[in-house]
Amino acid sequence: MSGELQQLEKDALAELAAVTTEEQILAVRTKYLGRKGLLTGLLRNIAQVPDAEKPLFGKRCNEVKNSVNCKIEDALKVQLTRKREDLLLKEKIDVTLPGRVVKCGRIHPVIQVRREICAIFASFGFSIVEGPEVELDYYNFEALNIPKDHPARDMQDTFYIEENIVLRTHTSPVQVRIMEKMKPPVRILSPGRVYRPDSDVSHTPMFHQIEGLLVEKGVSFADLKGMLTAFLKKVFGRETTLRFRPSFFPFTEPSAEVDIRCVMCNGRGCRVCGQSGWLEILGSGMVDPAVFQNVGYDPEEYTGFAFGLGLERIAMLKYGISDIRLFFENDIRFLRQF
Ligand code: 2NL
Repeated sequence: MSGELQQLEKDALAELAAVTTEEQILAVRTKYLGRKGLLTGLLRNIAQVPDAEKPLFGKRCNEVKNSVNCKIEDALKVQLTRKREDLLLKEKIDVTLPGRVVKCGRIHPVIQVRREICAIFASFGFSIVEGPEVELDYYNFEALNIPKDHPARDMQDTFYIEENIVLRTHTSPVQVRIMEKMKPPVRILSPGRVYRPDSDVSHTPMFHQIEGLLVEKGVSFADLKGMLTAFLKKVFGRETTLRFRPSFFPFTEPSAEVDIRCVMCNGRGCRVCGQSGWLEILGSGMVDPAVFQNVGYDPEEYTGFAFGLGLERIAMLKYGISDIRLFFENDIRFLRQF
């Protein structure tokens, strides 16, 4: 019996030394130490051992069991360590490699200019308002004192949806809608997309406009000049020279266009300013009493001024861009520069 025990221990250790995987190690354990294993089998035959040898045999059995068990635990530990090392090797990350560059969008130059102008007028106490791009003829033309036979109402100059519905040609209708709903004082700025059937280096069928409107008691042309001067010096710089030039719009009287000294040639005359030395920046004027009457304001009680400007034009002058269509090609190489 004790010879068999010795042989069993030798066999078990030899088998253990030959296996590598966790599964194989566990199989060895089952084979020798399991409930139906070889060592258990030997123990069951203890009856055949002479009484005098029984305690020693029992002790030897336990020793073999412990020794085999220890070797199995060791083998499992080695196996676990190897598995972890394999995993670490497989998941190795070189933290010194350069990272992947995350592509990041930019704010479109036209929208940058829009935000800048909105922020300036917000600081002057204006609220930013928006309205529909598909507009009734009444709000786009009639309420603004633009008569039925005015050339702006031509099929050539306006996109018609139906006889009385147009794509707005300016953002003034937004301001007319506000005046219908609110009593003065009013200080509003209406940025947005507008539409006119035009297309060349300086015109696109859709472009962006900002209009401003201020209505209060006792507002004068001097207030218009003061506020627009402050605004333009903030956009184009303290040293900007401007001039107010008489003009005409159906919805303002008197009307003035505002020019700045050409930013390209500083007034010497160049291609950008058409040799005049001046750049037209915005249109403005005192709100025509007829417009006030249309929205239910008493022109004897209130006066106001309004102005409008094209955002693409401002962005072109600010950034020295010569073709307006570049804004709408969405070429990332162009857009990345601003
Ligand atoms: C231009 C000229 C202008 C206005 C827009 C306006 C709006 C109301 C009443 C009166 Cl509700 N006027 N807007 C006034 C003068 C000029 O725009 O050249 N825009 C690009």
